[in-house]
Amino acid sequence: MNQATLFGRGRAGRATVVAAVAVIVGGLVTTRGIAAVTYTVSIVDAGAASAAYHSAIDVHARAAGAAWADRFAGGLPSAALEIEVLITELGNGRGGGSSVTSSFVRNANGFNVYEQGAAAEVRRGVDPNGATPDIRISIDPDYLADELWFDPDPAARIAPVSSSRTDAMSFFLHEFGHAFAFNG
Ligand SMILES: [Ca+2]
Ligand SMILES: [Ca+2]
Repeated sequence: MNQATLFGRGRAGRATVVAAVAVIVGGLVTTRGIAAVTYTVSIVDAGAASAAYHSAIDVHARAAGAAWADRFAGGLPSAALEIEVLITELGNGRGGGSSVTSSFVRNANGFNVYEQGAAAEVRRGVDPNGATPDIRISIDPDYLADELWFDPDPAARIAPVSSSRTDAMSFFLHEFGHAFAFNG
């Protein structure tokens, strides 16, 4: 329910095309960090049109998730976060990320307080929406092919980023930030 947000340089005027068929690949799980957070990455890509990037997307999404898990407090319950990376034409020609749902925290002075669904699962160890993905990151196929630069080792991050491109690891770290904490 949270609105995806923009990242990096963009291109104006792209038409939005709704994908009729989706292919889901991936499903690898990685565990790292102080908090016991595991990630499952599914890539939804109509007709596998961007199949050449699936492996790099999977590696970068899990590396970014692990980097976030390193910043979570110790002693938290186990969380299993399902990440859906959706490759589709976007109106902004770029990408975005968000929690798929929100979770009720408490009522404070007559106002209901909610938190991001992914944050709720990390904090409480309870999945707020069952098997439905917790985090969705959307990427325009042209942004994927023409703008993002994929690091040969996104965990180490020592290779120089192409001066004409946007670092994909930075993109994923940024979008996870929206999913865990920062809307808008
Ligand atoms: Ca989950
Ligand atoms: Ca879920």
